[in-house]
Amino acid sequence: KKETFLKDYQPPAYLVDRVDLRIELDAQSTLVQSRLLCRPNQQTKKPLVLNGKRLEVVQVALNGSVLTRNRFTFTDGLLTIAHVPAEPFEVAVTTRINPAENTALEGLYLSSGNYCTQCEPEGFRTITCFPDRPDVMSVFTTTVIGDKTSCPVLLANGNLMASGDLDDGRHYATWHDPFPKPSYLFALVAGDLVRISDTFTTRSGRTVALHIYVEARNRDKCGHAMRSLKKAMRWDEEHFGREYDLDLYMIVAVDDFNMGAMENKGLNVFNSKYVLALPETATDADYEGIEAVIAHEYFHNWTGNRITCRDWFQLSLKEGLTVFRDQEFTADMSSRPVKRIEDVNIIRSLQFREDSGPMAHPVRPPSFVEINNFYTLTVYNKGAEVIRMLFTLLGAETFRQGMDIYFDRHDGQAVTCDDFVAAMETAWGKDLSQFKRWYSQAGTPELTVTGHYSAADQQFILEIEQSCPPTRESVVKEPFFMPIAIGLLDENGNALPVNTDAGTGTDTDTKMLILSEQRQQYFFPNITSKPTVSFLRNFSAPVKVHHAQSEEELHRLMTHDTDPFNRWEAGQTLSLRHILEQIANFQHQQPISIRHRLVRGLRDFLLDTDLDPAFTAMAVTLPTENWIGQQMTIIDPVAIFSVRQQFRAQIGLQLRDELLQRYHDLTGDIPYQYNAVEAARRTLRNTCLAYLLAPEIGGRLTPELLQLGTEQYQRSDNMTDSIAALGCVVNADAAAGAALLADFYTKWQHDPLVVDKWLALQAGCSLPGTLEHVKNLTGHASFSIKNPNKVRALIATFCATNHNQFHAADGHGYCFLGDQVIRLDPLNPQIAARMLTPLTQWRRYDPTRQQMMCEQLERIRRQPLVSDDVQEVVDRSLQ
Ligand code: DPP
Ligand code: ZN
Repeated sequence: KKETFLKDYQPPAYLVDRVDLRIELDAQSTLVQSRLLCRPNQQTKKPLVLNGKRLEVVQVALNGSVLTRNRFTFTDGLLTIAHVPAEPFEVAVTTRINPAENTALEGLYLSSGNYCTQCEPEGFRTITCFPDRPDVMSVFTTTVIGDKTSCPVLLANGNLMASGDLDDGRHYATWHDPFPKPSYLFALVAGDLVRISDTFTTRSGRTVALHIYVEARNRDKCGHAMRSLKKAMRWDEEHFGREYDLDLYMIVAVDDFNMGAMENKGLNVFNSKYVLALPETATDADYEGIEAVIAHEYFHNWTGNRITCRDWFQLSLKEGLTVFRDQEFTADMSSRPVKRIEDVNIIRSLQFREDSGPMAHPVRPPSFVEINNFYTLTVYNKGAEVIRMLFTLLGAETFRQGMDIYFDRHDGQAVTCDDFVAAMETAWGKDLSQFKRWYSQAGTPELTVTGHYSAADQQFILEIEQSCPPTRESVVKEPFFMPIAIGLLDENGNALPVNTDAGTGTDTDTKMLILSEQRQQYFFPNITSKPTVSFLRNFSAPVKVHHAQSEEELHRLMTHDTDPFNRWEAGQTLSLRHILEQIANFQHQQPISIRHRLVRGLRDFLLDTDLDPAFTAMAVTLPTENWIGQQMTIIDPVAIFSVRQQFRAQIGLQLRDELLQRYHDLTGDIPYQYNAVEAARRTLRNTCLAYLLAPEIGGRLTPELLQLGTEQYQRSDNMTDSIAALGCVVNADAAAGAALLADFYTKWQHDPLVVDKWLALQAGCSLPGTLEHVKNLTGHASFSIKNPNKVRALIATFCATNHNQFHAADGHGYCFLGDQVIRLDPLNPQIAARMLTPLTQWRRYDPTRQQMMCEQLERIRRQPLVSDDVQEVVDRSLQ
C-alpha cells in the first residue's frame, strides 16, 4: 500500500445524496444490496470509483440495468465504472461478506454471536462498495433482515421507520437517519440483546429516548452509563449550548472491540469496558472512564458528526476537540487540578515519548500509509492540548464565541483544522497563523528558562528560549506560539501581584505571557526581593522545561504555590532529581539511599488534611517510570525500576506510622458509592496501602503488613478496594499473591471484564518470573488472542508497562512480543500494530538491547503476509 499525502487532496468526483441499504444477515454469507443516488461534483467527466475491500461483488447496476463484467472493473480495492451519465444517476451494488470470519473487527463482524459494525475510518468499504471518505455525506436508510430467534434486535442509525415479520422465521427493521453523514458513521447491530431505557428532556423541552443494549447477563450493569449519558447531555447544553438532535440515542456494549467506543450517529457501539459497572466488578477508575467515554462519544454528535472531517488528515479536528471537551466535563464532575495532573501525566509519559520516536507526527499528519496507525496520543491528547492553549489564550468567554461561530459556519459540513482555527480567529480578532504551527510541526518544544533579578532596579527579568528537535516532516522548526502562565513568590512563599494591569476581579497572581519568538524577555517591575518563579502554571503549553531552580525554591513552590498543578509539579521535580541522582549511583554499583528531605516533603503532603485526598495521592506518588526514562540519554529500565522501587519501600518504612494513621482514618463507613469525594478517599487510602506493602527488592514484608492487604482484599465490598489490595499482595509476596489470585479467579471467572483485571495484575507483577507466567497464561482457557481486551490486559500490560521484565537483559521479553505480533497480525492488524509500540523505542536503549529489539522488528518484517498496519510501523521504526 502506498503513502497518501495531505497535499494531494482532491474533492470527490461524485457525491452520494442518498444511500439505501438492504442487509440480509447471515454469519457466513451476508448479502448487502445498496442503491446510491449519485451526482457529479465536478465539471469534467470522470469514471465513478468506489472503494471495496474483503468482499465479493455479486452484481452492479446503473440506472436499473445490470452491468456486464466489461462495463466495470474491480481490482486493488476499487470498483470502477468508466462511463456514467452527466446527470444524477443511481448505482446499485450487491455484495456478499462473511462476518463470522472477520477477526480484524473492522466492518461487520460477530461479537459473542451478535452482529455489530466498526466503520471508522475505512471499514464501510468492507461491507459494500462506496466512496468511503468523510467528505461524501449522505442520508442513509437501512433495512436489516435477520433471524427472529437469534436476532430479535435489529438496529441501525437514526429512527425506526418500519418493522415486521418475513417468511422462514426472519424479520426486518428499516431505519432512517435524516442527517447526512459520512460512511464512517454508519452502524448496524443485530442480536439477542436486552434494552435498558430512560429518557432525557432537552432544554428546549424535547424528549429523547435513551436506550442501552447489552447481553442479558449484563442487564444490571448499565446504571452508571445511563446516568453518565444524562449528565453529559446536560453539560453540553450548559457549557456549549449544544442540544441533541434525534429522538433516540442508542448505546450498544460489545466485548470484542478494537478501540474504546464509536460515535456512530444515534447508535454508539462501545467496548463493554466503557459501559458495564457494578461496585463489585468495576473500580473507581473504571467508573470515571465510563463517564468520560460516554461523554466523549456523546460530544462527538456535534464535534465530529454534525461537523465532520474533510479527510483523515484532519482527524484531530474532531478528536482533539472532543478530548478537550471530555476533559473539561470530567474536571467539572470531579477535581479539576487532579484531572489536569492525570492528563499531563499521559502527555508527558506517553505522548512526549511518541513525539520523540519514529512514529512522531504533527497533530495534522502530512501523510500516512495506514490511517489506523494515526489514532494516536498526538492526534487525541496533544490535539486536546492545542485546543486548550486556544482556550487559555482567548479566555473562556471568547473561546465559547469561537465555538459558536464554528458551529454556525460549518454545521452539516466536512471541514479542516484551518476552518476551526479561522472561527477562533474571528472570535478573537487576532491572527493565529503562527499558532497553526502546532498543527504542522511535530516534536515537543523545549523551553530554557532563566531569571535575572536586579536589586538595584527592583526589577526581575525572565528570559525564555524555545527550540524543538528535528522530526521526520520538518528538520528546522519555526518558533511556536504559546501561552505561558506564570506567578512569582516572595521568600516567604507569598504571591506577588504580577498581573496588576488586569481588570478587577481577575487573578492578580498569574500572568499570561505569550511566547512567539525563539528567545524573549519579560520584565517585572517593583519586585523588592529575588522571587521564585512558578513557571507554566496548570501546564499551559505541552512543552518540556529546563529551569535551574534550587531545592529551596522547589520546596517553596511545593508548600506555597497558589497553583495546585505547580505545587504537585515542584514535588515531582524534586523527586525526579533525587531519583536520577540515585540511578547514577545504582549504575555505578553504589548503594541507593533516599534523602530525608524528600521523605519529609512527602510526609507534609500526606499529613495535610486540608488537601483533597485525590490531590494528596498524586502528590505523594513518585514520577512514572516512563517519565523518568525520558530524562535519560540511554534508558536503563532495570535501574529505573530498582531505584523507584527502593524509594517506595523506604518511604513505606520511614513513614509507616503516618501511612497507617491515614490509612485507618480514611476507612469508609458507608457502603460503596461512586462520587468524587468517596473515590478520592479510596484513592489515597489505597496509595497509603501500596506504600506500606512496597517490599524492598528481594526483601520480605512483615506478616502484619501482608495481613493488612489480605484483610482489605477479603473484607471490601467493592472492586476498587479489593483489586488494590490484591495488587499490593501480588507485588509483595509470591505465595500469598498466588493464593489470593486463585480465590479471585474462582470468584470472577464468569465475568470477562474482571478476568481482564486478573490477567493484567499478573502481567504487571514486578516480582521475578512474570514472563514465564504470562506465557503460560496465553494458553489459559480465559485468554483469547482474538479478543482485544484480553490482548491488552495480558500482552500489552507486560510489554508496555512491566519495563523491568520486558527489557530483561536476555531479550526474552522482546522475543515474546515478536511472537505475539506475528501471531496476531493475520487476525487483527490494527491491534498487532499497536502492540509494537515498545519496540519502536529501540533507539533509546543501550546497544545490546537495541540490537535485540531490532532483530524482532526485522523478523516481523520478514513474515510473508505482514499487514500494511504493521509494515508501516516497522518500516518507520527501522528507517
Ligand atoms: N472515533 C472514536 C473515538 O471516539 C474512535 N474510534 O475516539
Ligand atoms: Zn473520539
